[in-house]
Amino acid sequence: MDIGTATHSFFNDPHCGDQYRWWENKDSVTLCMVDGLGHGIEAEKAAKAAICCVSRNLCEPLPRIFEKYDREISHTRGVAMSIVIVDKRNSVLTHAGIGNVSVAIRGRKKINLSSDWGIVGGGYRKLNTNTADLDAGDLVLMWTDGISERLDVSGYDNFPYIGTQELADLILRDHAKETDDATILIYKG
Ligand SMILES: [Mn+2]
Repeated sequence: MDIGTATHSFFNDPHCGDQYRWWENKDSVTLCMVDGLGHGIEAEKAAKAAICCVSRNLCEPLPRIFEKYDREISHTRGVAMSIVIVDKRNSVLTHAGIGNVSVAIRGRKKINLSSDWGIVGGGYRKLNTNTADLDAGDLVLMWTDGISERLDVSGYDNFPYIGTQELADLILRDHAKETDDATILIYKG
């Protein structure tokens, strides 16, 4: 599997409120990006609790997973979270998100997938699920708000050809804000 990640914590704090993980089986890949509110140790605790919740509920449909988390991590300060499930057989991606973790597909097409308003662990009103086709070689990018929502990777002329890790490192170097934890994950389909 081809995934690149880059992360930088606010003030080089050893604790980072941005956490991510992925899981793969023969049919699908699940990608998860979480931003614990604020930064530092409490944000990290909230984000790690969310990742832990996801890993225990991978078989559940996305809306159910978010409902469970919302209850299970209500003792924490809460998180923004996006989950992407790539169906490898049908080349389709499903996404759901609460709060400002951005998700985009870049390749032959350019799609930004929108998240719903709220805080996981602090309540939200509705959760939409998005689906999109994924062509071979398409990139799926997920990033926290320590990098601008309007991140434009077309500035990297050769972005379809350089490695996902190299691209993640370049984006973090060029676009990370100094005022928050910043993380990007890039999956190549
Ligand atoms: Mn943040």
